[in-house]
Amino acid sequence: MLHSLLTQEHVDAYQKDGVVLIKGLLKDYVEPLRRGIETNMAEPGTYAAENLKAGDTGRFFDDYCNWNRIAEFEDAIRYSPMAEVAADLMQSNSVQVFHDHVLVKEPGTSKATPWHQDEPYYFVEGQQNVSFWAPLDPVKDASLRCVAGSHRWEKPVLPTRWLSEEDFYAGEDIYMPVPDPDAEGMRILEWEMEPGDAVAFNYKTLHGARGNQASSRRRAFSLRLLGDDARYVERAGPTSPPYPGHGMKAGEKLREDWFPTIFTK
Ligand SMILES: O=C(O)CCC(=O)C(=O)O
Repeated sequence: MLHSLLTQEHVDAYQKDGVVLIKGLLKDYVEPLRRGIETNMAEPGTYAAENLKAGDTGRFFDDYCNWNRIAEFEDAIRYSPMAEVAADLMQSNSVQVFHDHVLVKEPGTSKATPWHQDEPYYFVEGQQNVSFWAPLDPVKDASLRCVAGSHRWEKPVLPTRWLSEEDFYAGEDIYMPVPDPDAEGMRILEWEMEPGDAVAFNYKTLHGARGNQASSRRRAFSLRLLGDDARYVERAGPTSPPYPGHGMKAGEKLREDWFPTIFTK
């Protein structure tokens, strides 16, 4: 039996396109998550970043790996339907936490989120994974944009640094250059969303977002989850998130004390 928020169409679309909209996934967690984001912005963590260059307007803040210290994030991770819905979408018996991510674009933010896949930045690989991207404000133009089917591309897309636009792993040729999905006529899926709706997308799905030209904030909470087949993998350089001192070796499941299993079928 699928979770009541899902139909078989959601699961099929997730498997086929690598992205699907789940209405109301976090509808009961909007206010708490907004409070969590305020705490996060007032007390940024080690990885917090301001993503604007000189001449850009607005503010684009992001931070990750804070769920251990921000109770509202941990509550949503442990008690919202995300874990159970993730198991269904990934077709996995278990669901492990990888990390949380907060992305805030204040009104009038010119900077777009560059097109990228998440997996090339990560030290984990597998087919069974899902990220939920949930806006905590209504979004239209500043919504997440995902290229349908890109999770099945053979070559990964070159990871770059968002601010400097430099290659993340300089000199590596296993990657394809970052495409321009609008110019290349790719099928881009994006939705107008209400607070608490969520886009579910695969770590390999190419995605990005426009700046926020609206007069309202665009706060988003995102959660990265892993399924049965997720394994630690070595990369050619530093990963994002880095998790210094993790001590894991290639082929291992991620350590449970840092990446707990939050749901089992
Ligand atoms: O919120 C955004 O602008 C982009 C989100 C994103 O890239 C992600 O959640 O991986």
